[in-house]
Amino acid sequence: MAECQLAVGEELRSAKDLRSSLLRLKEETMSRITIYTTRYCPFCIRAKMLLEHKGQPFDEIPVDADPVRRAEMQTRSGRHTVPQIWISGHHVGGCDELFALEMSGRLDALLKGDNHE
Ligand SMILES: N[C@@H](CCC(=O)N[C@@H](CS)C(=O)NCC(=O)O)C(=O)O
Repeated sequence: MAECQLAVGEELRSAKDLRSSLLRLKEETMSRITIYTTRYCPFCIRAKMLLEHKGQPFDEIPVDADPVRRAEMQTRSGRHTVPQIWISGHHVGGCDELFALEMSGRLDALLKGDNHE
């Protein structure tokens, strides 16, 4: 019985891992920019405004009421604050880091697909 529970638990875990990997792959191939947000977060609003201002479409993942996607964000980024932003699979970080990239002139290069850090 215990062995059976263990096997089922492992299967569930690997199904969860697989789902998570597929989601990540989809985000990185279909949408170049992924941003995890919450609704009333001023940093999220600022980050989205910058991307909108630059005419960059993004895939927004609201995590206010979605503990699974919030946990996914934390696992992927190692951080617990929103926003968390990825550009072409590269983890930018939060709003401050996005603006720092913009101020240094490196955001446009990253958006063009150049990622030589
Ligand atoms: N320096 C971060 C600040 C982000 C931040 O503090 N976000 C708040 C929401 S507006 C947050 O996630 N707070 C939750 C927490 O600190 O656990 C950035 O620029 O993204």
